[in-house]
Amino acid sequence: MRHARLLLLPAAALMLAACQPQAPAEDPAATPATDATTPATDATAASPDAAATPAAPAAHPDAGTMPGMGPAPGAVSASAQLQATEGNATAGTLSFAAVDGGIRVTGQVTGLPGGSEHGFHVHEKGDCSAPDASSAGGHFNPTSTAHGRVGQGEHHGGDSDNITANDQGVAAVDTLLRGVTLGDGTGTDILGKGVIVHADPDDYTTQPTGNAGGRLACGVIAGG
Ligand SMILES: [Cu+2]
Repeated sequence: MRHARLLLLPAAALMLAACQPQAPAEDPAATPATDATTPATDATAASPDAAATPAAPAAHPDAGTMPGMGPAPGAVSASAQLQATEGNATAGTLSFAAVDGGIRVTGQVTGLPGGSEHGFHVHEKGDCSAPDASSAGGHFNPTSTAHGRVGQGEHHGGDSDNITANDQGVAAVDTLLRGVTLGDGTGTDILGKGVIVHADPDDYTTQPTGNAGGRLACGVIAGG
């Protein structure tokens, strides 16, 4: 990448210099001075572009529209205790940690039907007070994107792959949230947000919910 940038700058300067229409009309004595100034200015102007273009994909494919996205600067660990909504028996404990490319969520969810698959998201409000956890609001979506699947184009910051229960109804969670941060106080910070385990699998397509059905359990992402 560094090599590409070094090559790009002289190439861009040469192209721009070659396109200067006024250069031949100027006094030959003044031309060297103009040429010396023009490439320097162009090189300076081109520098931010050259630096920004490779930087965005390098941070993350999904971070192209989010300059500066990457491992959270003020990274902390956090956890959430999932509690069953009314009429359900799903519970669990989750841990959150900033890793390269996003926030890793690990833990265990219990009380699920054996072998079942469930939508699993960070929701916009850390409020599990409603019996059906509707108080947690919709998916956390700080960049106002479409719902989708992590790593496959556009998706909400709170989107995650489904979790799958074993025959005993226990799901081992190890998933990655992308486009969010943890504990940095920015608009993408998931600290204080809700986490929901849904009754049905997320189809990664239906807007804006993934058609994941009701809410089996809810928790709040808290520091520590
Ligand atoms: Cu959800």
